[in-house]
Amino acid sequence: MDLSNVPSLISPVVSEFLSRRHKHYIGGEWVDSVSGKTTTVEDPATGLTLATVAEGDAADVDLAVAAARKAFESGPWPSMSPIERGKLITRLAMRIEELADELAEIEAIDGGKPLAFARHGDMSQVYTTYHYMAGWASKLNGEQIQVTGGGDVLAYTLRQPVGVAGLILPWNFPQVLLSYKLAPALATGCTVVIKPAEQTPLSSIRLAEIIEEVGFPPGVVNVVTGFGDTAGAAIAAHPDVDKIAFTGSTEIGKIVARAATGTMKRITLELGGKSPVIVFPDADMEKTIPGIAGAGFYHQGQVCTAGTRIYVHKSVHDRLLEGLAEQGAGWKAGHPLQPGTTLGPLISDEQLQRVSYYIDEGRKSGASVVSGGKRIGNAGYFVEPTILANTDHTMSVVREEIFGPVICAMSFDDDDLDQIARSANDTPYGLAASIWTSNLSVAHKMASRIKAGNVWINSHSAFDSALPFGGAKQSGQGRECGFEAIRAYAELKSVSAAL
Ligand code: TXE
Repeated sequence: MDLSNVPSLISPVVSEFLSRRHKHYIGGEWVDSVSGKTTTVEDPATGLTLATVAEGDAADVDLAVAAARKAFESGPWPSMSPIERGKLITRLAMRIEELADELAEIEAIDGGKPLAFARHGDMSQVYTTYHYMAGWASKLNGEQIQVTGGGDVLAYTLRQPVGVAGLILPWNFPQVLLSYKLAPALATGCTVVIKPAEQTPLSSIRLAEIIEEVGFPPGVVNVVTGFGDTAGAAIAAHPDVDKIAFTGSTEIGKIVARAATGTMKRITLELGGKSPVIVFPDADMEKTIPGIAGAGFYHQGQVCTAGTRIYVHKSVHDRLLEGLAEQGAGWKAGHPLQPGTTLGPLISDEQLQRVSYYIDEGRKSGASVVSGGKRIGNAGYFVEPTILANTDHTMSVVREEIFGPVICAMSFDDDDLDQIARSANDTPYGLAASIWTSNLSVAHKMASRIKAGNVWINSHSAFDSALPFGGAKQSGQGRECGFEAIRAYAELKSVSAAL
């Protein structure tokens, strides 16, 4: 892999952005950390330093929460009409749409996602989510309730913003997962403190500049960059934060939930997964093979909903695996900015070690490597799309989230849907699943048997701003997107008037 032309691929506008010393955005001002500390961000495709950002901790979080509280309680934001709030969110959506190429480039270089995916997958989802949520700002209705006691009573509910929300983000879809949180928070009238992942803070910093430019009042949106066990932990435990929205690992999600419960914060958690992919003999293989390759290899498998456990009917097992191996070999490794790249690097050396460890574990426990299985090159953190066959539920590669381009295949040979569902559900996770068949009756019967927050039929990882998204079991709590997201940022108040 030749990475020598990479510097010339960075646009002048992004080059200039990277060269700045990035600060926190608190109360409408750009400020250094109270401690004066900074940290660096690397390009995972080269391992080279990309930018320097402020390293925040509890002291910076205190300032950001105070600014968010002030903006929530007084000033223009709480007195703004719902239509005005919606218009501001629409203006943000439109500006993101105009700047989508630049934002996608930042996302690609910071997070290792091929540029075309960052532009057409991530960014279009991002501005669509702000556009969609802008409409909800003026539709936060309660309802009139008929009480059971009789008498002259007028009872109704009000849906009001929950207050200051702490948004803690992962590195795999920084802007998409921010939009899933920030857009409904703004639509309901909350104010926020954002803590991007330490690996990928750059697009959140650029977004804060856009938020300032389109005219959100100071303190409505605050961004503190820094690490999880300092800045993130301070947000999760802060007594003046009313709600936490977190996406990340199940392990840290549990820590965050425990800290947040200390002051009974509202919580939504979107956590890890080990999603099953079920292939019936009548599946249209022309669509199924590329669909499953995408489910497993897109963004190097660093997707919470990645389809990593394949249950395929014996009659189509070999054909599917041959097809997947062919697809995997066709994914072109390269720098995310190099034209034609479809396989970027893993996010970090730590993630490379983790994925390599699991591939070794798979081999040692008896899985056969159908294709892939090795690191690519020495620069950056690239791994081949990998298919493991002859796997079973005793193996860690089948049980645990790997978060790399590794698919485990298993076969079944009967039509007992309950038995297939039992295997698919034999996991502590419950984020997503996909079912591939031309028999709609089988598809819907399976969909109801799968214990997961999201089930796709003849596709995988199909997201939509209007469709609730979230996990069952240890994959999370609550839902993002759709009206469910609005509910998550609003408090329901019952009012009962004796007339
Ligand atoms: O996630 P973390 P990591 C999974 C995936 C991956 C593994 C580790 O399996 O290999 O997690 O990734 C912040 N209090 N997913 O270590 O640590 C942290 O700074 C408050 C799945 O990067 O969970 C970051 O902003 N916050 C996932 C965010 O939490 C804390 C996406 C996520 O980091 C904190 C990412 C603390 N004590 C990883 N410690 C998905 N569901 O898509 C860390 N953080």
